[in-house]
Amino acid sequence: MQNLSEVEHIKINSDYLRGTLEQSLDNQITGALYPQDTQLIKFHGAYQQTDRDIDAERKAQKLEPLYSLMIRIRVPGGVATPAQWLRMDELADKYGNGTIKLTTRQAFQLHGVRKRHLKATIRGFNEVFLDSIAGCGDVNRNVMCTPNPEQSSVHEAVWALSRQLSDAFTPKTTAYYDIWLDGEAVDESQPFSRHKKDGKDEEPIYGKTYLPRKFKIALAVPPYNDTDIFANDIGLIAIEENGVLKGFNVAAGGGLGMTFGMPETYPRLADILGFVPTEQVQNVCEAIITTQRDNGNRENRKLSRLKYTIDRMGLEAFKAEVERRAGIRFAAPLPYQFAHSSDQYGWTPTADGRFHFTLFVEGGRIVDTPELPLRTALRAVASIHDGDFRLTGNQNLIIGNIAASKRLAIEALLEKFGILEHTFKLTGLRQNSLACVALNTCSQAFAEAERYLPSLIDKLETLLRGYGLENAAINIRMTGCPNGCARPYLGEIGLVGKSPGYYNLYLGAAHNGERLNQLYREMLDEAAIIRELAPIFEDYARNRQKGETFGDFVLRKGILNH
Ligand code: SRM
Ligand code: SF4
Repeated sequence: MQNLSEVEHIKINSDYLRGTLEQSLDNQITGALYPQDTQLIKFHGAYQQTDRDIDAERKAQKLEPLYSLMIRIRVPGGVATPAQWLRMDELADKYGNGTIKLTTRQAFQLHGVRKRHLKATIRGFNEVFLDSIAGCGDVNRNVMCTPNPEQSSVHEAVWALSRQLSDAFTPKTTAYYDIWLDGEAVDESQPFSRHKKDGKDEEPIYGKTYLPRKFKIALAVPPYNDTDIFANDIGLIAIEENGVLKGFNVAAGGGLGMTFGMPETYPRLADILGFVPTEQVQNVCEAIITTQRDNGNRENRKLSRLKYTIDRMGLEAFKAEVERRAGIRFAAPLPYQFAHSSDQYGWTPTADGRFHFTLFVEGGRIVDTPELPLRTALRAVASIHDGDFRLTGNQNLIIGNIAASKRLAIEALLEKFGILEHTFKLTGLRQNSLACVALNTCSQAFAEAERYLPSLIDKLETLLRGYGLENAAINIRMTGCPNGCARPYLGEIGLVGKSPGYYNLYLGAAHNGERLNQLYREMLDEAAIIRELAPIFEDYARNRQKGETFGDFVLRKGILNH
């Protein structure tokens, strides 16, 4: 019998995720929620945070921290409409901190929402058919799908499957309706459909205690691994034959989080279990989810992800259990090849005469700066665009399905606001950079990431230009702590915050997301990072083989052993 963690008790006693959330919202004495509700609110897509830049100052003034909420709004498969974009833009000003954050899992985040505005914010995006249920919490999160610009029937089918999986594994509790929408959804198409049996809530897949921990699914269409499928609890690799989708290689057990000083925690890539035809995928995913539901560690949340369940059960025993539950046998995996995990910038024509434009969004933050009025530009685009907006797993944005008749007008807007120049003048390093949010909102951050990486890249670019490497596509990923939100262990250069201004440096990941990097040096400040990387860049410039990626070069040269 497991000695259940505190969060398990909160879930059991929550009446399907209600807890005392309504009382917490009504309590006007504090900007905070009751402690148990700070756990439950995650299942509704929000995190209670403080402004860490001013925590000390407020404490000195004997004030409570400046509490606010971050809300994560799901965009299954990453595709949003112009109306949804405009609504996020409006809510960011009205209730948020004036920015929209595009996450590494193709979702929107609003930061800085006060408790008293939370309901109005959720109602605001609900009106345009967006929701935040299962944005966070011990359930399946936003399902990722390659937003690849090359329009084809295979991509369409894979995207449709990502929506299907998202709907199937969205919690069925009616708590979200009751608390935020006063019991009403805009219409029946909303995924969190009413699911009451004899007037009572039920969760057919999750049960009362949901999953032991967060759960993530991503789909990719080779040769693009832009959703980093091996970092997910379930990764689905589309296999096509002669332009027709045949099915998927199913991988399980990926996850990147670890804790410093706890060697029993580690980043792990998913293992491929085998191939299944498309019509079996949902069934197999459900079997994996319920195997984790019934076997995952509910005592120690540091050890409860699926990756640890698989390592404890043994891969073969886990696979046999999934086959038994799903009533199938995996076939041997079919051949596939991933080229890279990055985005392709600029214009791409579609087979049906439309266009996509992929632009770089530094740190995924949609904000106006004096140099680049990105938010204003995208608002202007959204107001004339009748295609879609695709969020990528690399925190970037595709203005998708631009009608041929609209291309000139949209191009003129991108030109006017400097977006074209910005996209095309970037170095390969910056184009392949990812940084997590970190300070000032993330409670876990030991060091800066999103606010610091751009200036570090400025300095690294000077070095790279000196070696003629300005166009080299090198992945660099930075996080403010070892949790791994910008997937730093899959960066050819990974920087993981250890304390303010100091980072561990990891090197040697595969450019296509199929191999983790390794720890190279610890506790480096900026000068030391530059000092360590300079000779490796120089060596790479002089001695790389044709087409050799930076991660492969580092391994071939044995640099990790120095
Ligand atoms: Fe994450 C926790 C932000 C993708 C692993 N993550 C957090 C929290 C909620 C901090 C907290 O627990 O209080 C961060 C909120 C910061 C803020 O102010 O917004 C946070 N994670 C993010 C985002 C916004 C980073 C970004 O800059 O884009 C990403 C949101 C994705 C989404 O839309 O759902 C984000 N997080 C990831 C990823 C990448 C991925 O999924 O592809 C990972 C690594 C993969 C994985 O899950 O293993 C990731 N986040 C974590 C972990 C470590 C989990 C673990 O197994 O150890 C935590 C901490 C936790 O769960 O206890 C965490
Ligand atoms: Fe916060 Fe750490 Fe995730 Fe960065 S990696 S957003 S610092 S939890």
